[in-house]
Amino acid sequence: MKLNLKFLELMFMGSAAEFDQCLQHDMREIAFVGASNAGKSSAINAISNQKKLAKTSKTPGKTKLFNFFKAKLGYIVDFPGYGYSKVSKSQKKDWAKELPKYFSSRENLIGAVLFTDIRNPMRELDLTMFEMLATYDLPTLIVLTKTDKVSNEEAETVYKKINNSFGNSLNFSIKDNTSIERLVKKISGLLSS
Ligand SMILES: Nc1nc2c(ncn2[C@@H]2O[C@H](COP(=O)(O)OP(=O)(O)OP(=O)(O)O)[C@@H](O)[C@H]2O)c(=O)[nH]1
Ligand SMILES: [Mg+2]
Repeated sequence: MKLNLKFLELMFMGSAAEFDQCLQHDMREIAFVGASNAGKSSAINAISNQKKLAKTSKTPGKTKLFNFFKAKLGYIVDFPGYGYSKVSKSQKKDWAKELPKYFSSRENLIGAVLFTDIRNPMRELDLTMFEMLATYDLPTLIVLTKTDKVSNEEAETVYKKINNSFGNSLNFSIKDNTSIERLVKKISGLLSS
């Protein structure tokens, strides 16, 4: 079967360990947030059809910096995942400071995509993040990841529940081209809106 998928042409533009070092640009920007291991970096690779653009890992806590990816229409920032116990205390403290700073001061940030594993979605730290984004008036799309790990019925049930409670949600799997295309469209729409 010939697939005619459209991907986002993403380019890695650099990293920053803290807010003050973040890349300055004047395009729109979307933050990819979520727990460690939720699948943020994998999603970046999937929507750009590149295997190693963003580093992914079975070991949670792989993304330790803000990583900037440029698309034609704007930027995606891959955030460090939260909830990984082995991250050092000082690093946790730094992030607790850097994240609100980012959300409050980053002028070209127009919204966020919150990635959460469909097998255990919207856990405590996800709720904290969701509320923090709302505090800063940042519209948030919830992406339920790894739908290939559950049955279609379960994916549909969880999706309905999450969408009813939080609004604006999508099911997603790096193994499901339809879902990749849907996310590409959504992000293109957000960056050009
Ligand atoms: N089966 C399946 N596995 C996935 C999917 N998305 C991600 N994974 C796996 O989940 C693990 C974590 O993925 P990452 O993309 O590194 O997660 P992350 O959210 O970037 O994690 P941090 O960088 O620690 O914040 C990897 O082993 C991926 O291969 C998916 O849709 N389906
Ligand atoms: Mg990552």
